[in-house]
Amino acid sequence: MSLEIARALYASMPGRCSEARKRFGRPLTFTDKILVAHADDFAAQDWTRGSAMLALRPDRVAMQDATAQMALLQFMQSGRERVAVPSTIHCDHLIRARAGAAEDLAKALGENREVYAFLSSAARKYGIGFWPPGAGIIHQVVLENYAFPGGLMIGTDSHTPNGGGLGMLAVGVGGADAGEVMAGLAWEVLAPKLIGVRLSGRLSGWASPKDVILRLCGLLTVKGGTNQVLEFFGEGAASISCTGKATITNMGAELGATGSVFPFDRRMESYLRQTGRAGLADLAVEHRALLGPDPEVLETPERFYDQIVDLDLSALEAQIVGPHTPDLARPVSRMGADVKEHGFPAELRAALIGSCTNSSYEDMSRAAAVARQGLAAGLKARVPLYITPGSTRVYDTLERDGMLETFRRMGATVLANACGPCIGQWSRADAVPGRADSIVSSFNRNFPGRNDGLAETLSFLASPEIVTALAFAGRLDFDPLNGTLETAGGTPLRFSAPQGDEHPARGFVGGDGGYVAPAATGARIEIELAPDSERIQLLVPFPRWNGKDFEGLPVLIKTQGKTTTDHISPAGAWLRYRGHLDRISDNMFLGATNAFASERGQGTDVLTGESGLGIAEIARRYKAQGLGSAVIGDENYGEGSSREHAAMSPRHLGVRVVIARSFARIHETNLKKQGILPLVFADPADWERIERDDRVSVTGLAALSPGQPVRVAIVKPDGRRLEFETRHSLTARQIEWFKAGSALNALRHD
Ligand code: MIC
Ligand code: SF4
Repeated sequence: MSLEIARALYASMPGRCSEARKRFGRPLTFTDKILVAHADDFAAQDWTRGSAMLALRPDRVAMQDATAQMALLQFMQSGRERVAVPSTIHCDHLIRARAGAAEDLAKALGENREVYAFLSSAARKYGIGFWPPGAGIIHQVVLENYAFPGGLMIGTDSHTPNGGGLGMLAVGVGGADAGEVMAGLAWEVLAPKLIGVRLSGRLSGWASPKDVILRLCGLLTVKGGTNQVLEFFGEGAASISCTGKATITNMGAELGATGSVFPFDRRMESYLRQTGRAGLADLAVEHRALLGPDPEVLETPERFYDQIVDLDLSALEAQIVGPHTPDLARPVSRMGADVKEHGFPAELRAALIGSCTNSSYEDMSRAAAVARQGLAAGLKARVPLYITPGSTRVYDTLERDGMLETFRRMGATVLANACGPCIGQWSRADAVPGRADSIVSSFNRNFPGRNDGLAETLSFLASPEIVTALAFAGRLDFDPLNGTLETAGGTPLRFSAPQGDEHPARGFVGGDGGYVAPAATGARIEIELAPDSERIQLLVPFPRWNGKDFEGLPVLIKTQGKTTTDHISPAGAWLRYRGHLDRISDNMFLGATNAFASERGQGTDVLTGESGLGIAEIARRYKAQGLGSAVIGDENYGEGSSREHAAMSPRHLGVRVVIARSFARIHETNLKKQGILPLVFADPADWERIERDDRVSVTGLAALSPGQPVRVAIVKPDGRRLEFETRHSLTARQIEWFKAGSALNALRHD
């Protein structure tokens, strides 16, 4: 489906790359090549890494159902009749994970009828490809059908970088970005710095692609990739399959990276052929010099990447990370000691395999290889085990090859090809609020409350094969590499390292899951949207800035510690209202720790002194009084998901400014797009000085300009006034968004 796009791109790339070599006076990395080849205006563009704002023309847009609703509602405000770039919608987030694939899917079709009708009618009208519920998880479907080496794509989901496994620079964005690109505008992103990740050696034994990225999470931390692209190279890269590479690039999102990308190689070529894209494979082979760094870059990479990270795959051990954050990494053999030291409950309550990061044929075949060993020794899973294949193609092929049956014999429930428990569409039967239970999954996120809705649950992440072995043991402290399990036959079982299949020996089977191609014209198609829908609400433009400084704003919440978008706008049951801004706003900050309250998600109405109220309720009260409010945030505020609800709800409920110690990239952009001012404490210690009953003023707004600090004043209840400096990263154009009330308003006033 991307052949023609790739052909045109590869034809124009050589000329553009030589222009760039001349202008930069150096050879090009692979990321440089992709960026310059997609420049909106190469000559006029400033290319300074880390400071320039790039205007780019992506080849594609992908949206998943939970974020597509807002993206489309915003696109609709542009008044365009057709999308300007090839785009797709994937229905994967709204399917519950309860009884198993068939039943859950049937239920989802009923439960989400309104949302699917809206999305599919909008897709037909505007010329967007539509992947219905059950067809697969967005990133797996994109990898199988749309990703291509050298391409640039944006997706309304933070794990869009999964496409980097096939050499595509694929970037997660908020719905407003997607709406604008579909409306024909260039896409803006801060020119990323480049981390070169040099892979040496080769994976062997239990070590898998998952362990490469888990180890990198441990090394670089959840903010180590902010505004950077991870570009992989080195002999080790070629030892990793295409879907394995996608696992690695997918979880670059956990580092906060803008994107992650591997150069084109034989493993990508064979994946393209296996997935029915021989023409694209031939084309990429023919143009392979364009689809990786220049040879001089590989000779002295230190000169061309801003940072180099070395990883010896031969020495890599299988990892397990968690709880609560993906950067708490340790080798699996150390887990037992950590369980003792930290008092983590050793008994596991559930094991889960799948999610967009680990649901490929190879992943499942390695897990099945472990499953077969356990079954042969007469064992079954000791804990509930859930399997979510990534796509119809993977599901049908696993079924044909007997692997799903292997998992079922082990005791597993096979769920629909969807996000399922990864996004909290799961209800863990034995969960008890207040009790900290351990669970393990092959997913990519383990933020509190994410999977089973309980913030207490300790969620750990590992490769699918390690998760399978732990499911047999039923214990977190079992070491699959060195430990043994008792069997009925009396001979203890020691697992041997699993061998998987990169591709199915008999090829893939399975269709496209009911994909609906865009209609030739949408002129006569009506969008299905009931005026009284409780699921979808048309957007009303946010008010323009009134030209005045912010004076005396109450502090709505001061978040302490990790504040992910899951804390700001939880998913799970709330996914239901992703198309209805007013309703979903009731979830605002439900998961966040307020420095001024003992309970998560609660605070004090400083006007009445009433405590123990939900943050959304307090915000609604302030709004009703015509008052705005300020949010104070901690480090890496807004980490995680691309969901712009984490910016739109605060905006809708009157938040004017977020002052944080630092921001995660996608969320900071989302705030700007929705007209909230994101400010960063110049001195992070000033965070400490803000107290519950303080009032916040932000002055000099009329003179707001790029690169200039902004003064913030705090007035204490006793009248004392403190002032401090903050910084912002708004460009001149983004300041216009702020003044217009949102990026979309600015677009309409252009
Ligand atoms: C996630 O993994 O957190 C999600 C759910 O896929 C989100 C998108 C969303 O919130 O809808 C993401 O990663 O961007
Ligand atoms: Fe879906 Fe989970 Fe992947 Fe997000 S991380 S796209 S919720 S499978």
